[in-house]
Amino acid sequence: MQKPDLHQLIQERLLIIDGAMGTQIQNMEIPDSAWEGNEGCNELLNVTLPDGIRKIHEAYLKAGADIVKTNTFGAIPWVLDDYDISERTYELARAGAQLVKEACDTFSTPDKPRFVAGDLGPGTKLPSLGHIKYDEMYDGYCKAAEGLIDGGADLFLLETCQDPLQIKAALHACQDTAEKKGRKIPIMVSVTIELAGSMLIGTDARTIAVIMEPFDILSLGFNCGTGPEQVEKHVKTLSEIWPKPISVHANAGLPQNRGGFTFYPMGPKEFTEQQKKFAEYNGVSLLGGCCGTTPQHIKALSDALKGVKPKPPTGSQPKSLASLFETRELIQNPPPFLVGERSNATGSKAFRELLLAEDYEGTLSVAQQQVRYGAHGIDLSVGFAGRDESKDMEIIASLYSQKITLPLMLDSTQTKALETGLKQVGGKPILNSVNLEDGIEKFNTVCQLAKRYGTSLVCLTIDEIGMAKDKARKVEVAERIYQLATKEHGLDPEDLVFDLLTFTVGSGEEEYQTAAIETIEAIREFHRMHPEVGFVLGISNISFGLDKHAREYLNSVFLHHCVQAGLTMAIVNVKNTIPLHKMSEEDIKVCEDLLF
Ligand code: THG
Repeated sequence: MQKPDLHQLIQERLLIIDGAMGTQIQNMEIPDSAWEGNEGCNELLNVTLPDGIRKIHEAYLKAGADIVKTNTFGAIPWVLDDYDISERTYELARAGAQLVKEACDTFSTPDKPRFVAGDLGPGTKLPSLGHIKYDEMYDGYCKAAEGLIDGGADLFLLETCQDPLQIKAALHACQDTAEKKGRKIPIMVSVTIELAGSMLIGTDARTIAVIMEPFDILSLGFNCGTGPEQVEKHVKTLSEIWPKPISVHANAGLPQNRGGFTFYPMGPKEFTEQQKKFAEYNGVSLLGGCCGTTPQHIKALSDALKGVKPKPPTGSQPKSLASLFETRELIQNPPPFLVGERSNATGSKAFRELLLAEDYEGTLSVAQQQVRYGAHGIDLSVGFAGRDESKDMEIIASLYSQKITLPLMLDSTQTKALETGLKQVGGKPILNSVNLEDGIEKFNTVCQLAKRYGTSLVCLTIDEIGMAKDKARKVEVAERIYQLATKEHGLDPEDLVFDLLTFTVGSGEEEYQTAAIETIEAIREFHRMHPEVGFVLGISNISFGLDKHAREYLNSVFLHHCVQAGLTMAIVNVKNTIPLHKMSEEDIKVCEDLLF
């Protein structure tokens, strides 16, 4: 039977996800032989006790579940490693999907098709804390995803997610594996918000929505951790900001410890009363159960929601960047978004010396100082002659992700270093930068990185001819990049931040006398053409060659005029940026004379 498109179906009616697997297994009689000496490895039962697992699935199907999760939460190598059976990842994932598929095929009717959700958990390792590398997670999820697809999964459910970097590794693995098989398989992402109000790694609902927004996923939502009462405020937040469907499959209440056992206090009636309320929020389209829920809970929920049509998603929020911990809107009020320039191996002696001494922890202080001075993001540029840039990027991007609360701007001319950095960053960074200097191939590679990892992107107006120096060329190259990035690569124009280049007015060279004017007027023009894009400049370029103190003044006056013309972001030494109202009229006049 051809199943309808899920994207379509969840617009028509609210779909029911099944309930707990673990607690059902605990209530089952399991012969010792089924564990093969690996007691607690539930995934093994897909092979050793298939009838028992199938019965659980059938009970949920009878209860009315539209979407049934495979018993493969831990069918990933770094979990199966605990039992020394990681080589069985594919086998256990595939067997798990086959069991649900057989059960779904039996219960599916044209009016009520049933879907196999290939279930993937995070395991107990957090990549953002360095417990495991992105690449190892990606490879492991690929094996599991292949088993799930071969076993008949209709969609993927990444559930109980605790770290956005783990989600990215899993998403990439599921997408790539499906694509290899010529398939497009919807992916649901469900994160766990702890009692403290954030994911285990520290990411709250608003921040995970910013990080996930660029990704092509069916839904975002919540499961596990607490209970329906505690999750409601996060559902409300997500409903306001998330533009796509939302799922909630909560525990049967806040787990309690009763004499060493975990106890879930809510019966089917109370659970349903709570979960039902979520359907009132715009976008909530998938509801079900997590730990402690039983077929009775799912039956009550399914009965209560029969025929309910989900309210369409209406959430939105301003384009933002994110660290693991917080978000920063790309368009700041007042502008600009200040990117601290000091964590730069060629641009800061202090940072360079720490890097050369391999005092990586020490480089944190350079970033922390910029946080204190009011930066909104941190430019990270580790390239330095004679050093392995990718390796330095790997170490410092990971450290900054863990310890610095602001979003990162990963700054490199090497695509390898950029990708290495992206594999460390759980938040939503901005890449600095793409241009057409080295031809279309490298341009495409960087755009693909931005698309794949869901980042914003700085676009420099340099092409095969060279750097764009006058207004006409700046606008022309920017337009070409805009068209390629949005049309060929599907990047959201709001994620593009154009750097129309600044050259120094301090060299005395005639060619550069109008450098400030060309840049400012180009920004004004391109802003008029594309009001949705952002603009950035390395502000201090304008004053290279001049006296240090004069530079601070000139930079600040130049910044002011650029912002007036439409500049939204500035790479600066935040500490030395002087607000115009703190300058004398005479100083401002001298600077303006030089600029204009
Ligand atoms: N556009 C984009 N990205 C950029 C730039 C740009 N990234 C790098 C650079 N330009 C912005 N970053 C810096 C960092 C430091 C300095 C200037 C720009 C700087 N450094 C002191 C100097 O050279 O005099 C060194 C001081 C020290 O050693 O402490 O001014 O334009 N997209």
